[in-house]
Amino acid sequence: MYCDSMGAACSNTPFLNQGGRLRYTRRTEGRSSSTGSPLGHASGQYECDLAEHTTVKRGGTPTVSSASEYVYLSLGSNLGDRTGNLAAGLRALDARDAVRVVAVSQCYETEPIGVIDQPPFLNMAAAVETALEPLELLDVVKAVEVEAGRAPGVPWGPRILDIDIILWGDRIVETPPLRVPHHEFRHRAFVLTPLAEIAPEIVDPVSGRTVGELAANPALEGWVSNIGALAC
Ligand code: PH2
Ligand code: MG
Ligand code: MG
Repeated sequence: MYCDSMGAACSNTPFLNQGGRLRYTRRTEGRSSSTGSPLGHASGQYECDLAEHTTVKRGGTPTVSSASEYVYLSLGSNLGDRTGNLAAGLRALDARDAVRVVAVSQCYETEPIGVIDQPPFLNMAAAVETALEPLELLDVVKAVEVEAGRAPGVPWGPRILDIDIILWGDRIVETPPLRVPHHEFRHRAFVLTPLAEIAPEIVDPVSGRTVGELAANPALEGWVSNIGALAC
């Protein structure tokens, strides 16, 4: 089992970073596919040390004050070292002075939606606090995608790292190039399943439904397979 091989760093609960700073340790031991892990492909990839997240304090960073203003992000990768790409994205976001990652979901392997002839994705959700305005945060996530190695590609096609802004408190943003809530998230299992772990009660200001309700829709598109709270 995957969790057995992860030892103390493995958890079935989403990580809540309460005032902590994201830290990563680099695994030296690879996981082989014979363990049954869908991630048994690489050695030396970054792993979250979940225990450290809750104990390492970070002070003085300006952030928004209210949980209702948390920004919820969807992260995905289906090229290269997928877990490493997600980890690098979270680390780069949290490293920005005006952004703090406060929660991350477990990781899911997911069926490609849109362009189906491409490798399966790893997806996860994160909540961040930020002092930035929406278009400023969009600039940051685009820069983080490029830092992780993302190159221009076809819409809905393979990518090293994709970070989408899904919900931002009860704000509605219709400012090209940004739409919040994300215009397609209500039908996507790869967004809603991880998001429902960390924010089931958050209300989509457009439909008036909670994330938990949206995630429970049996007609959601695409399979999702939980692979645990790991290299996130
Ligand atoms: N992202 C897309 C298109 N299709 N499918 C899955 N499973 N996961 C994604 O993150 C994803 C997708 C466009 O950004
Ligand atoms: Mg996307
Ligand atoms: Mg995107």
